[in-house]
Amino acid sequence: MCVCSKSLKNNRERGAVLIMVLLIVALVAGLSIKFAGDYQLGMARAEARWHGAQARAYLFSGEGAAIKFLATDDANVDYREELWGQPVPIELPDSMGNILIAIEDANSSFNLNSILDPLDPEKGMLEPLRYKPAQRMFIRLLQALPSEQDPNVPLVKSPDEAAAILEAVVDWADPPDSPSGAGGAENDYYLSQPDPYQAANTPFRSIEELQMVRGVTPAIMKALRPLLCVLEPGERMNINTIPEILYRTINVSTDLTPLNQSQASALKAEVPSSGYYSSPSDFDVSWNKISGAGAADKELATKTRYFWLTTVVQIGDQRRVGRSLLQRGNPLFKVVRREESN
Ligand SMILES: [Ca+2]
Repeated sequence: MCVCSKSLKNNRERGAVLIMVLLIVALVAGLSIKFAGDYQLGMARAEARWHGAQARAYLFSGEGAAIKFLATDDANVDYREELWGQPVPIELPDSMGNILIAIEDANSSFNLNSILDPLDPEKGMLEPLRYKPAQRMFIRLLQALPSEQDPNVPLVKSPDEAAAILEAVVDWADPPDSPSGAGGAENDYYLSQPDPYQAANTPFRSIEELQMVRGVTPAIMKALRPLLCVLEPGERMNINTIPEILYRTINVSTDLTPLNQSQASALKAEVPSSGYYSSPSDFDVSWNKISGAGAADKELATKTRYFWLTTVVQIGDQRRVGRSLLQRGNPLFKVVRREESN
């Protein structure tokens, strides 16, 4: 073999080795980039989990702080200007994040479970005594709901339209197959719908159930939702914390129509100079001054048994919102319902 061909072969071998080396370097570089990406993703996930776990821990500690704080509240009367009515922002150490704790009166809305008593079958539809006081108040509330397009136009235009919805609500929760009257609706109505379903036949567990009830349109549901709560049947709304529209549910027992807007405003303006009513009988004085028309349906309270606590926790880019329903105890409150969202 000549020297020239041996040298050519050596060069070829070196070239092949170089290509192999370059391929290996490229492969290692590619794998490194992939592993680095996976590592960063893993770290980000671990960090998110850690922040999420921290945020949840802070939600629970917010509950504990609110329970201790509410234990100092005067249980004899409740109104917004008390300390619980002020939201509390808390900065976490080392700029880690913040917590906001806000407490609302759960009894500042109308209790859907307060209107489920049987109707008096001896009385005809639209006879006021067919209904219990809270049921008459609900009939008035429906007629007080404003249309979204024109606030001067009511969504439910007459007592009979409102009474029909009330009767369907009673049927939704009462024992099966005993329709209340013309407006009532039991399973035969719901099972004949294009998408059939059955009535609950038990007290409401959620406000959202109401949209399944005959006569409750999406517009009525939207207007009612912020004015309702679902508590035990005996829970009344607190006159010190309700919005003005709920004043319109009050009227003399023989009248199924709501107070008009100006009557409601005048009644609300009669609040004592202290800014709140100490007892329901104090409210009677204001009512008599405005109406002079005799006994009214006033299923009202001046103290509150249930509060909603909202805790918002922000840590890094993790945000958690928790809602807890707190029931007044003596003196410590207890959590009876929890909802969480991001
Ligand atoms: Ca209080």
